[in-house]
Amino acid sequence: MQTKWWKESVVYQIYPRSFMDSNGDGIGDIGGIRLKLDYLKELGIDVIWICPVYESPNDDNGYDISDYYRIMKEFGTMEDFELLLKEAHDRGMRIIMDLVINHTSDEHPWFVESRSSRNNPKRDYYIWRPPGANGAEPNNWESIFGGSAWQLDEQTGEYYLHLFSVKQPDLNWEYEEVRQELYRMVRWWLDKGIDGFRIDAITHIKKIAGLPDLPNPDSRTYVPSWDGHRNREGILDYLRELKEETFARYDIMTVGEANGVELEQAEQFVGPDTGVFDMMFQFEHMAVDHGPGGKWEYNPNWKLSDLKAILSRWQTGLENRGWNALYLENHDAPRSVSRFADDGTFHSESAKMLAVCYMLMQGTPYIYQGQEIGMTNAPFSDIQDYRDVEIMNFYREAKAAGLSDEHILQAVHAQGRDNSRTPMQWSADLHAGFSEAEPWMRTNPNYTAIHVEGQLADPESIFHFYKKLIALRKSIPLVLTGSYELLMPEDEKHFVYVRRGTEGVLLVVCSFSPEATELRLPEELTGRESRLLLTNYSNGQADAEGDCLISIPEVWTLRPYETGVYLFDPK
Ligand code: TEU
Ligand code: CA
Repeated sequence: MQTKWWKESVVYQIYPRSFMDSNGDGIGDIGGIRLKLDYLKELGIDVIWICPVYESPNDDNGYDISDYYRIMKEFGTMEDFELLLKEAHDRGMRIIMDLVINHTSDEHPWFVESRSSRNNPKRDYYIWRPPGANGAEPNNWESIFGGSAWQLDEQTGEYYLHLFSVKQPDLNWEYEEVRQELYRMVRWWLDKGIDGFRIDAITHIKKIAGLPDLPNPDSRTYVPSWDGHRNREGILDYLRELKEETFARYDIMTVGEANGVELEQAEQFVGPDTGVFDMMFQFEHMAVDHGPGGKWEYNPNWKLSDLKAILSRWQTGLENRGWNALYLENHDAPRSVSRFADDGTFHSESAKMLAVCYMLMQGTPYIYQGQEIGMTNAPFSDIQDYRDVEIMNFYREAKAAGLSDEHILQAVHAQGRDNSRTPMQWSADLHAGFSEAEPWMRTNPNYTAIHVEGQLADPESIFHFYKKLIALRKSIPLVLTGSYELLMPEDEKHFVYVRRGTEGVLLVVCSFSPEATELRLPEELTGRESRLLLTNYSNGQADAEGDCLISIPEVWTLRPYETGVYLFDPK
């Protein structure tokens, strides 16, 4: 059987607002993406995932959609989008869009109608409930962005449910008409010729029956509401219907944002025939450095063995049962080099090491804009420089709870979503070459040192390393098909795994240590000749072009953040 195209693809994620501004208003746009298609092609990208570009008042930068059939004015026109699609296709690249169907904007005409009266025909498009005792919220659920998940609407005296911001009312999936409207819209985009979707917050569409209060042992005002709406029983009925009515009719790829889905449910979610999506983004490794209280409680002492255990469990767990979506970054997460490695002394070495570490696993790799040049977390010391609605809500609540600015900023520096949303660093020119005008959000001041122009000119750059790595992925069938085995799971300094198959054994060595370390590999691999295919250190005899024969020593000294990819012929 022929391999599905999306298994052999490398995906690049674009957050349009911060990618490239083509008309000098400080806001990234579709014209900007068009300008950079050749750049993406050169990197070796096959599929571009574009975060929402639909009409939106931008309370959550496009994740609050007010018209699914229009392009956001700041981003351009439908004509611009169609040109982009054509120009990408002309270059042999595909485009997938973000599909946000758990909620709309409160400015969507459906919601405007829905809120207008209790008996409006669109009332049941959303989730309305009368106030509880003393006018309180209908239940104790907390919004994912903080505060109550309910908002009182004066006009009709009822509350509506919003799992995200107040301006993102949840759609009522129980209501057949809503589902049909959404499916119609999905088919409309697919008929336009786009190549698939990343499906936003999709595991939240099913809420538990009766919307009851959740247990509140700590007597909190509002309780984290995951148990009320994350991957709840019955959700698969909706997802199967969604697939049948839309995706299944086209040759596309789909990747669901699958917070809360366990490996045990792999068949139902991403099984080759039974699955509702081709791939899903699992969330477990994104919480590896969260404290017990969640993301704002950063744990600087997170353990490499935990990261290894999570990723490896998904590797072996999905083998022959599904397909992994491999990622270290996205627009909701901090920058990986700042988070998991070293954005200082060993910036270049460690960014390259991270790339090798996740991109040679089995699955389809996703690269988030700027990751390929090692962009780092934002160091802003003034809360005014942040834009994210989640950060703003957190700031307000934390202040009200008496926390100091210093304390709050520390959490934001470690985990805030704006870390990954600063303008793309194209050059050392004013505003990082992103725009001629003041950007909508401050650039990271390190743009003078970390930028695309410089890295394109430097063959040793992180960019060129990514490019080689992508080419290597495509030239070694083992990366696609080999079985996965983690070596030395308890080792807190090294992430080492092998991919085995009839073509031999691929050994992937990654040091997460800022110091030189000693590595002792299992006997099976030592003293045997292998070909070094890629490394982040040039050492005279070996270079990144490969074809250098190496015999792995019994006691192997690795340099800080050293990585290497070695191929053993079949015995
Ligand atoms: O995120 C959905 C989500 O479930 C959250 O876990 C997400 O991690 C959030 O950022 C909490 O910090 C998606 C989008 O990726 C996100 O950008 C949107 O804000 C959200 O949906 C609402 O559409
Ligand atoms: Ca613009």
